[in-house]
Amino acid sequence: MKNNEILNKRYANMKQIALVMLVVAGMVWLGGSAVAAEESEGNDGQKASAKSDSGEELAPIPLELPMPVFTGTEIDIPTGAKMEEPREGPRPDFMAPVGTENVAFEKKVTSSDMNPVYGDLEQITDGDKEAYDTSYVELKKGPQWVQVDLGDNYEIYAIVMWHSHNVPQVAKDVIVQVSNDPDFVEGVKTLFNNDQDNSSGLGIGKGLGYFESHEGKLVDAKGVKARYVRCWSNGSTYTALNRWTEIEVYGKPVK
Ligand SMILES: [Ca+2]
Repeated sequence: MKNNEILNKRYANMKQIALVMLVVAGMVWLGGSAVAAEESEGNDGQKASAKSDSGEELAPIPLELPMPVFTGTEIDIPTGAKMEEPREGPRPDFMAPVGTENVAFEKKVTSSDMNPVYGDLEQITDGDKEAYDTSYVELKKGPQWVQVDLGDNYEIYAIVMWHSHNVPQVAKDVIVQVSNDPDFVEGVKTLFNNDQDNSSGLGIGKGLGYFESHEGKLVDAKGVKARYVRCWSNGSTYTALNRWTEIEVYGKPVK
């Protein structure tokens, strides 16, 4: 009898596993169909024929988002910080010249903290943007930067960053700079800065604070030309350490 009970239990477990696999397979199938539908819509719709002011043909950047793991933003915001208005619905497609792609994938990453407290710097450009505990790198406290060497000069249209989106939080002093100087001494352009009280010492930024989410933060780079992208942070409302999950740089080679 005992053996039968064990067998019955095993059979029940196998049925549960099979059910989960079916549901997952269904989700993948449904997801695939939705993407196919969107693409065919894009081919016939207005998006495919969008043009920039200079007449260049535009298309949505091929940005794929990780899975969300929470909804809502029920946390205290940093004292006195000016925050973005919450947006309803997903972020609209970001349009850029046709052929724009993520040119940061698997590119070399350096940092002000070359010995992370947790994880490896190469995880910042490995394509894993998920909210798992194994998906982020953790750098020491205080203002710290991570830098991606694109390996060549690119026209950059958007930079998308995920610090950490496993729990609701606001990253502090988010600053995004580009340069052709790997030491960021000369020719530095600041594309985004929400250090509203200059606590990181790079100047007061007019950028707004924002809640980390699976959508990441998209910075419009307006076609700036550069080889190096440097992103600063100074802890978050969740931890004094600096967490990084992924940086994507959407660009095209300079003609
Ligand atoms: Ca990653």
